[in-house]
Amino acid sequence: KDERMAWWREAKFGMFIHWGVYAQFAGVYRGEEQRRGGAEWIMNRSKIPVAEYQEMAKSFNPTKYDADAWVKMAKDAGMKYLVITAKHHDGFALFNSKASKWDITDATPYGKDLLKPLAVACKKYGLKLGFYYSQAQDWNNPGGAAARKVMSEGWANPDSVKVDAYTLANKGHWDPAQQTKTFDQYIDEVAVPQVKELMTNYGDIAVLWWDTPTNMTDDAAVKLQNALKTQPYIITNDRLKRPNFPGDTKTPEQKIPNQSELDGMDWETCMTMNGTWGFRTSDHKWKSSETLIRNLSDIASKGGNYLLNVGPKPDGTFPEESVKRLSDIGKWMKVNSES
Ligand code: JFZ
Repeated sequence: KDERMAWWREAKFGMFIHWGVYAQFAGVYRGEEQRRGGAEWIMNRSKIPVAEYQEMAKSFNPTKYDADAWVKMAKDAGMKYLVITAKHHDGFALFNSKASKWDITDATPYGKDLLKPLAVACKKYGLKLGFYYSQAQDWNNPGGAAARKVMSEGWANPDSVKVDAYTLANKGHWDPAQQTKTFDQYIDEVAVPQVKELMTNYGDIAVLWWDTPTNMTDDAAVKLQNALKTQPYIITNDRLKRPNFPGDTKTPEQKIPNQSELDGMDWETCMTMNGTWGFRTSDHKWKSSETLIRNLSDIASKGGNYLLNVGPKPDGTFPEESVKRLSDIGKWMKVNSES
């Protein structure tokens, strides 16, 4: 394990990227602001019907996407690795998948795999590439899990009482289309095959970042873990299924542990630059560059890694505020590495 973890322990700093069809909504559904949660949660929070959400993919066309420019920005900021949402809870695959038509190639006018050029750019600039994969929650591929969130908090829909009663009776689902298959079918027909695609089509994969083990069984966790075996050096986090699948790294979220909370386990704080993981037009709660630099040195001094998030816009570019912060951090890193 020490050999496998060596690069990660040196890395200190990485880029998290949350991107998908939710960027197209940007925190607004039918003209109304989403009330709670990150903008990547809009489908669940606002209980958007499957057909209507999938309709939005028809206008997801990131023609300004430039993977080389993204990775160069990460590199210049001093980042050593990158973790991108290959599939978030909305189930949308940013890659060409044979296991589901709910992917970039079949569901959007863009039609090209978004992860391929990213893998090429990471290789070019010497960054490690990792994938976030929402293994349990999937709100579009039938059988996927859905964490139960009440609608009355998410969107002022006049039917919210009725919808909340439905989700309560249906394990968090809000559309009958989500339950035409079982969770086990979803795991066998979508999740496991997609993880295998990710492990075979993009070269060396450094990290698999699991998330929110809603409804996960030990059986499903074993299948998913086995799907990683073609990448013997892969590092996994602690979110596959608790408590029997601890993984390699702990993932304190949006917070930096105190010295007294450290227990010798490898850890990585993931954090947003503003208040959302996915792009949201109305979110202006940007942390200052000074705060981000202070966080990085605090985390590095305690032996952890900082996974700092960018939520790209639907056109494929980074928000200007994120670009500015990455460049400020890069300048500071440069000054402090010249002796
Ligand atoms: C999850 C996702 O639901 C979210 O959209 C984002 O991708 C984030 C990185 O991960 O949210 C979580 C997961 C775990 C905790 C909190 C939010 N947690 O353990 O406190």
